[in-house]
Amino acid sequence: MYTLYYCPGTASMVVHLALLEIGAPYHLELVDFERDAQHSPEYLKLNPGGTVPALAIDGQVRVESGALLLILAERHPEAQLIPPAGTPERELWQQWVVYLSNTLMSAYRLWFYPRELGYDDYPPAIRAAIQRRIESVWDRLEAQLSAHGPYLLGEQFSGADLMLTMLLRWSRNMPRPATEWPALKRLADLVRARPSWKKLYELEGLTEWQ
Ligand SMILES: N[C@@H](CCC(=O)N[C@@H](CS)C(=O)NCC(=O)O)C(=O)O
Repeated sequence: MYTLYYCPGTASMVVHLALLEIGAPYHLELVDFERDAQHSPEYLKLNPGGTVPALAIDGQVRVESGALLLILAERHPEAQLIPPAGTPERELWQQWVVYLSNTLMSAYRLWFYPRELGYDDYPPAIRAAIQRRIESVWDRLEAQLSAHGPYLLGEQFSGADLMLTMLLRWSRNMPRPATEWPALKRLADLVRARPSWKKLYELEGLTEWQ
């Protein structure tokens, strides 16, 4: 049995989407950011990092969205969220999930949490530099997907596309949303048409960027 500690629209989305794609039973626990519940003593015992997602798997708590996607995909191979081990497609999957986690998620962390660097809001030059860093990822992925898309693994949808689409969504209020890159928009449209995406919107009460 799985318990997902989540907050709507945040990094827990990819894990929630994976659970919906898999169709395994799970329980949702809201970590209410409005009440700063991610920093409550009870939650910090589960995830000392004070972030979502966290996933309890038969009572053992694991964290880090990319790792949780991998764990779920490996535990449920029938859902085909990850290619079989030992194949070139599997290597490509690992490459992109680590890239997204390492490059894009860390840049987003800077974008959305200026206080971690001691600012209430960034001076324009710093904000512009972080924006450039995020957009350089869109440029790189656009080149990949326009040549070898529509998905990160080519013709084959996988869990890596769930992660990417969550991250594309986060750009919706940025000066240049990721959907201005045509191949990124195409991938987003494909993933947004999936039943798991629609179900997640219903369950998490999301409205924007349907
Ligand atoms: N590297 C972590 C990042 C998780 C993360 O930054 N989550 C954000 C939401 S998108 C969070 O919990 N923010 C609350 C906070 O930092 O107070 C992961 O991929 O799971």
